[in-house]
Amino acid sequence: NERRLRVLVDMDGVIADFEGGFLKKYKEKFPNEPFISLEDRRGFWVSTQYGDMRSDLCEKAISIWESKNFFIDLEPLPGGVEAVKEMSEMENTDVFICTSPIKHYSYCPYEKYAWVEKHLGSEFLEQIILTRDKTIVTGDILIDDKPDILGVEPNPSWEHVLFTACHNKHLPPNLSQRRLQSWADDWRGVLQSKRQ
Ligand code: BVP
Repeated sequence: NERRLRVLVDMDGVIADFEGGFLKKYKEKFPNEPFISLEDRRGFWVSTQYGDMRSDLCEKAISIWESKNFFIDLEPLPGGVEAVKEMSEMENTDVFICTSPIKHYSYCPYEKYAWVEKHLGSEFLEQIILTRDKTIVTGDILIDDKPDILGVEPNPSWEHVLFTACHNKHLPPNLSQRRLQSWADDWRGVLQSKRQ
């Protein structure tokens, strides 16, 4: 079997704990402002939900992930680093980390590379794809916690497997979208199902 499987793995919310890292630093910087617990998170955009609570909290939220050391300090999500390493060692399998940097580029792109080197190892620096449009990247599977992944390509090659996160776990069941509840879920079976 010559066919190799190409797996695209998102970073924030899938292998790096963006939501937990955000809430911790937001509370430290704004101890007297209201916050949204992870249980109460709804919708992909943190800034939108904070802005809906009180309009000035949108920019306060944004200031957190625009700060130096936000992205490098994110903790790995349980099992994510181990899963990415294991799938990269599977036969006929290519794994890429496919992540969208924020447009405030002072720290985020650099720190994403540093995070991958720190947690996955320098060999994974070869596997990083930084793009604001994942639809133009070809692959068999994209494991991502964002429910709607849109861009210029109307028919992306990958199947989007939705990775469960605090902000998407209450969404109504979508029969056309498979989910991984966590890295303890059957990701090996998902990969196997895409092999010829
Ligand atoms: O770099 C991350 C954080 C940022 O968007 C990117 C999402 O990348 P993917 O997970 O899709 O690869 N981000 C930005 C905002 C608000 C900006 Br204004 C947000 O609320 N949540 C969020 O993740």
